Amino acid sequence: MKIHFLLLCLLPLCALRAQTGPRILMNMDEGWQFAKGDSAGSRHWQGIRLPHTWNADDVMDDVPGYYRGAGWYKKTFRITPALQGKNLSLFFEGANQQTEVYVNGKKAGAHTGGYTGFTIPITALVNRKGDNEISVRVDNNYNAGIAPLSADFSFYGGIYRDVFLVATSDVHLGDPQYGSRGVYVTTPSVSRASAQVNVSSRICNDAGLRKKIIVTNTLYRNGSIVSSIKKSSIVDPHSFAMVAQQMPNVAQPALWSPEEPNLYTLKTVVDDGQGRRLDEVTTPVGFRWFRFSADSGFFLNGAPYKLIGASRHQDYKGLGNAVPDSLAINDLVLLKKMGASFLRVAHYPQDPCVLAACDSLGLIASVEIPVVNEITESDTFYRNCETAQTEMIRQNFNHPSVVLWCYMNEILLRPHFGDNKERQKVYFDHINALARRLENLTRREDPYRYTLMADHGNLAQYKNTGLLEIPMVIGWNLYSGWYGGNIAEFGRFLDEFHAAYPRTPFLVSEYGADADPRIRSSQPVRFDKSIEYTTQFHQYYLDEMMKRPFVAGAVVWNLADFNSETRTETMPHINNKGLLQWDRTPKDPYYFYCARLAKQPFIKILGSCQGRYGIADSALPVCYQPVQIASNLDSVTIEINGHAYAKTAVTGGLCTSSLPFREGLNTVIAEGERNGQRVRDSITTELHMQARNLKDGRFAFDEMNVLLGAGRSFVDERGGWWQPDQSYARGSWGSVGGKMFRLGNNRLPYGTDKDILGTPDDPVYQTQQTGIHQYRLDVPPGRYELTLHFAELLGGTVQIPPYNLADTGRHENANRRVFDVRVNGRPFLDRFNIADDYGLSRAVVRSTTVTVNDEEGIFIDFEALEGEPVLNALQIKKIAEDVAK
Ligand code: GCB
Ligand code: CA
Repeated sequence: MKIHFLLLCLLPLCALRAQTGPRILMNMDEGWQFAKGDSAGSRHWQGIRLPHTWNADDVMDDVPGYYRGAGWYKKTFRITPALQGKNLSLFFEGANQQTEVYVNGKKAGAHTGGYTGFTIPITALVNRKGDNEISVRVDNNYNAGIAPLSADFSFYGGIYRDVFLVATSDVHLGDPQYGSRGVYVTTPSVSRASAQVNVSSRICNDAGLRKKIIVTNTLYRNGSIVSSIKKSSIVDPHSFAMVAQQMPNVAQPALWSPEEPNLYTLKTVVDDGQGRRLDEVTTPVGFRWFRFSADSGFFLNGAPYKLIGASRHQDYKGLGNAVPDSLAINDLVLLKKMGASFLRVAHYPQDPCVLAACDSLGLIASVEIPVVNEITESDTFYRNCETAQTEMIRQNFNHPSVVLWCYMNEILLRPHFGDNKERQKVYFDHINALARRLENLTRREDPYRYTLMADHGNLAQYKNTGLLEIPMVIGWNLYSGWYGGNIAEFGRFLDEFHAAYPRTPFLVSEYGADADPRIRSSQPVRFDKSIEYTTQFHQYYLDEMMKRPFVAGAVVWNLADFNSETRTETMPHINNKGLLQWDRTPKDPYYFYCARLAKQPFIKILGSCQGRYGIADSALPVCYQPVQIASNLDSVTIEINGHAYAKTAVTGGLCTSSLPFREGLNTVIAEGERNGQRVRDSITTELHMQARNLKDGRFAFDEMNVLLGAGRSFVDERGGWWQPDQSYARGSWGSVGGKMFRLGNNRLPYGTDKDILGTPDDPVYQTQQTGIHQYRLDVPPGRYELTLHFAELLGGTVQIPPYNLADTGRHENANRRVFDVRVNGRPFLDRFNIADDYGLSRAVVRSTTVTVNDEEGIFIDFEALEGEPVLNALQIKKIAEDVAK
């Protein structure tokens, strides 16, 4: 309730519709034409509105890569009477990644870098009467001079944030070179008793005459004046002046914190000394003090404060990075509702509305430029990094939410010159030198915040390159128990680093595991992509960090699933480490955090988004299934279909109970209380029951979907449920002979993570029984539709996932296999050769009908002619009861 109210208050602030007064801001999102490509002759213009990207679809298709090139935008506009005589500029909140702006055919300006805002002055180029045409060329080509060079996210091209026309007098506030409004507020000393406020205003004079001006800064709290100060100054023609003012101290300031995000408003007014108002800008001000300690973590307003939260990427299902402000703000509302106090704005500065929402919702933040994985050893690259860092700092300087400026992420992940150690040393020295340049720049620009570098878990490498000595705070991105290694290595790493660097504050800037919302497992294992593994992973990691006061913060990677075009795995092109799905539907781990972080009693039955499927107990017409509950109570009472069970103790935010489900609808209720306050959650879920003996008369057999070579279950596009295979036993079903397909490495427990072409249901094809002899289903008499699913999982060039360090690309030999398949003795597939007939990693579906009129059920024989026969998945569906003889 409270949060929604806040959201309503926030929106008008961010939308920044046309304003009146000395400064006019006009939203320019409507009425654009867009054309992909560069050649003027063949352009196909289409009407669009901003925000816009040209990659929303092609990052998801089966074709590797996405369009990285030029796109053109154009729009006409007129100078309205209100804009006459004004100084005009365009403000782009962001366009990826190189932009050139033309007005009436003449170049007005350009910008490099896809994640910061920029100002393009256009006064000299506009016609005061008649139409003006703005045309914008945006280019998202790979460019060795611009970060990021590589990263685990997609570099969507386009004008993907809002654009404004800004009209001011020729004397105005601003820092146009860095896209900032030119007002910089610092609060060098804050306590409960008093707060110091310094304001430094940059006044531009675009006129040909020297101007005398007066700058008045007034601080407001809830509409009333707290203090005010004036200062006069002179600004030379075509120049600027910095006006520094120390405001009277604020007594007993209402402090800013995530729990109470109290904000003040500063109004900066520039006038000409004769009562003519030239410009006016308002800035949010929040009073807080903070520090990072190597022993005791982060402190806010004098008290220890563990930073707990998540990182956020800016893309959204179906929209790419062209996301309206309302959706971006909703992400932070969801993070806040989860009980988080921290947002890592990763891996690049995001829409201005994001940090504005952190200020007003109460989220502490870090923000960074996209220097990820590697650098280019060139002055152009270094300069572009410095410009981006300066833009980021100056554009976001006044947000009380920001406590950390960060400038590199996992910069040693892709070390160049692996085969020449001497040359590599030079490369590392260049990284070190760039880090120092960015560190010094940041401390110069903002002496009141901390600096951060986020490193991957290779301590020795960062130590040897001297990078651990540079930033004020180290961030560790740690994934033991996910990409490799053992989950217990996580706690050991925290202790080892603290012991080795007892004076360096640090936080865990990333940790997480993929959870494909379609995948469940009752025996979760690392990298099976099941929700269950990931929920348990988060519980372990969070506990380890909570136990150690020297860990300043725990930052989940990531708040929501996001696009990374080069990724394959169970959901190709998506990184599934989100606590929320790509469309922001919560997954179980999200509720786990709600339970752990909520101050009020909390209870939630997990897994409720899935329909259930079960195999009946041999004796009873029920099937026992684990039900997991997230709660912060000591114990909960669980009831199913009216039968209550004994209280279950909750440990570390979770408990699991095995409950007897019956065929059809089941109602599960979980409840409990704390200090007289009762909370309750209930779900109604439909269970489809199947007897282990297919002729068991208690349940009519109608259909079944089976994944071979898998230890997980899966829900497909149409909501169909697929269960893991079993070995055949008389009366039942299952495979005979063969073994689970496994790759030679230890990363995957089974199956492959190649992108399977021609299907949205990749997990149906990514696992396989190799060397299968027979499949049997002891179904009762009837007519059935039988569908076999195949894919050749070996062979071709193996795409290297962005995170896979061990492997640098290789050719894999195809396994030549040719086999016959017979169904109940009748030929079905003859000299079947998946690779030759259909290609590699492609979904192949073959169906037939089978009539069963005896006790033999269905038996499918696989006969090898060359290599080993395989089967990836099987579906059986009854289509008629009686069997015509
Ligand atoms: C990391 C990177 C991040 C990736 C993440 C992952 O360490 O910083 O960009 O997305 O790991 O999921 O592998
Ligand atoms: Ca915006």
